[in-house]
Amino acid sequence: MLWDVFCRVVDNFGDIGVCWRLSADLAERGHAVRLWVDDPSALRWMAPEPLRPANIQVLHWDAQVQEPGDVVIEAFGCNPPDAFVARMQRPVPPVWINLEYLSAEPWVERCHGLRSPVMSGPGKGLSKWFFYPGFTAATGGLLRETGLMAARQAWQANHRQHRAQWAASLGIKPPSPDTLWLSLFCYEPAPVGALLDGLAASGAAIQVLVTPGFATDLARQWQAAHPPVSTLSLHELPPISQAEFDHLLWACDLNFVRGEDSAVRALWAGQPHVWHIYPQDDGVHAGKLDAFMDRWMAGWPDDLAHEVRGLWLSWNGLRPAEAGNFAALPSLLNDPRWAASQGSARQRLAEIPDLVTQLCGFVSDRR
Ligand code: TRH
Repeated sequence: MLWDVFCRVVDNFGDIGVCWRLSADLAERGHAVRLWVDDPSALRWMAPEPLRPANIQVLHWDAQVQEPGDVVIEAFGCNPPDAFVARMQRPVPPVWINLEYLSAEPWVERCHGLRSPVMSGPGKGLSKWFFYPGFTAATGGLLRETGLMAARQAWQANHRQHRAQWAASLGIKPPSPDTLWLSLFCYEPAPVGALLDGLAASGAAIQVLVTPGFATDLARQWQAAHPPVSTLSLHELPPISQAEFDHLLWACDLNFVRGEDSAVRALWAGQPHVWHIYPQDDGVHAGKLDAFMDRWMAGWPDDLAHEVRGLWLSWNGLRPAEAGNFAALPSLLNDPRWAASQGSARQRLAEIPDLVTQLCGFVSDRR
């Protein structure tokens, strides 16, 4: 089928990150995709041209309107251009789907799959379907492209060699074998100073792979205010492709991720992780964070869940973040139960049909 995916870049990289991953997954399965985006600039590093599937066309939002395809995906309620919607008015209109943001909250299950009649504007009389990603079988599931888990297992089978090769490809010289590898991808308010103070105080051999933007800015601020610490090394990464970003998450012993797409990739990576949820002024993100922790840490040993929840709350500014919280990280990571619990939680998720498989079924039922 031909899919028209509409993406408006609000801020950060998640909108385009999710829409690209969706488009690439559809294309890998043989569908044709037109990705309409108002600001495609991030794709230059996120999905370098030579790596892009041939059957994805990236079009500027205002490009010449074409005959709508079989399916229209309106990502995150971005309202496709009126001229395009007007063209959807035809005897057999495309299936129009609003792909929503990811949340672990219970209400998602009640809203997933509902139809909404369009009451006004160029789409008047058409139907829009609400498709919610999620963490249960009663939702649309999570993006998980075919072959991901097999590729992850292949890497894991030879973890140390693969991560050394990957790091070398980025010019990172391999640290001593006992070094803990951490990745850092966060928003502005993250307590990176407290984290680095804690890691320095722990005395453990640690290297932190710092992503561009807020993480790099905050790490540089800390470095400017602190003398070098022999056991703690920080490496600034360039922007890397989504495929390489996965390898970052697979290589590290602990991943600090944020938003939506990198958060899901950390779940599939299966390494212990800390999630910086997209902060919202009215504080609703706190409920979203709790809802996810409830699901993800269900069944974990109580003391471990308590420790990791405390870490997540500190990281999200929902609990005071002292260096002490983070000084305990190396010993917490040495507890094999965290990685084991992460693995069983991932297995539960991997049993839910992936988002694109569900989306294709959903569309077929409505065509
Ligand atoms: O960048 P984000 O904070 O995006 C946010 C969230 O999606 C949030 O839910 C949404 O409301 C807001 O955008 C508008 O975090 P996220 O979702 O992880 O998206 C980052 C994308 O960038 C993800 O696809 C991973 C990718 N990435 C790379 O490919 N290479 C990199 O070097 C880095 C740092 C990220």
